[in-house]
Amino acid sequence: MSAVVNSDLARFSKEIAELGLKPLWERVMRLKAGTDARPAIWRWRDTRPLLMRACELITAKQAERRVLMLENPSLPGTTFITPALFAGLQAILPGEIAPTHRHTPNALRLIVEGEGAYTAVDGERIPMRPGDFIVTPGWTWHDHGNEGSAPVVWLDGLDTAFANLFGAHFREDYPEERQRAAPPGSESFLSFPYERTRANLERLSKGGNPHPCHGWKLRYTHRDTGKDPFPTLAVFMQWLPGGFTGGRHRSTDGAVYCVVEGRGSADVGGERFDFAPHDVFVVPSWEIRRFEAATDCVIFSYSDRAAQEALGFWREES
Ligand code: 1HN
Repeated sequence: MSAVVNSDLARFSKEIAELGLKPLWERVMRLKAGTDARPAIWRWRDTRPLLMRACELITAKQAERRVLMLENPSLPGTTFITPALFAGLQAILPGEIAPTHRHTPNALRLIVEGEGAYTAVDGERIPMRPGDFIVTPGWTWHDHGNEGSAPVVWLDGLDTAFANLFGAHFREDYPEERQRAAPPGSESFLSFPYERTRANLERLSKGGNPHPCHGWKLRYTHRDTGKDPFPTLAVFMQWLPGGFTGGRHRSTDGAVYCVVEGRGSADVGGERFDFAPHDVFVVPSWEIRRFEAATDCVIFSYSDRAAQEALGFWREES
């Protein structure tokens, strides 16, 4: 009896396949939390020399953006560090300009090394200093320049995967290399200088005990609206005191971390990553993560949590 049924079913599946139909009861796709992305780390001791070599091989103008993409080893060919997130390290030499363009994906910068560079966003010129977090909203014109005397490096985080997923990825070049400067206005909503962030972390640390998993952790918000700086990305800075041993935690947002100060280790899905300043590591969705801080650590991160919360998907477990 069951043999007859099964062969009937097999014949049925084959028959409907020609019409672009498939039985749901035969699907083989993933039906649990987590993604194909795997935990990984990119260490500054490796990435910095490679960025400097890229500086010798190609100009910012030729490259348009001199970016080394941090592609997840389990997502080859995608350019992405998680299925939802892009991460890259960008370098610009003194005197160089990365020409003006705009695109629908949102972008963030975390300045990693060097002084004297700026990014201009819709005419607003924003200075870049190490530890600063800068917002480039989707479809705003932006160019970068370095007027200092040393290379400047930053981490680029983008939500290009969302634009691609929705078929809404547009880009345009500005007719000139640089934008006309907007008249200097009031305080920027696009720049979160490190000095202020660090002062906020110190104030937070004096007000109470660190969270058992996250230490003292700030979530960047728009100064007027209180919302995340992007509709897709939530952005954080956390402080782990020297000697901190964090508890196990997981959440459904995939996250990219960049160490600003300090040394320690992150255990991600059973893999231990010793980290030092300017290292970048990825904690994919639903991987269990645990931090240890050898010294006081300040760690930047961004994730797709804003999008997940808006859609009602986000969950965590401690
Ligand atoms: C982009 O426009 C920048 O403006 C950096 O600096 C990285 C990665 C993918 C797509 C556009 C930039 C990017 C990017």
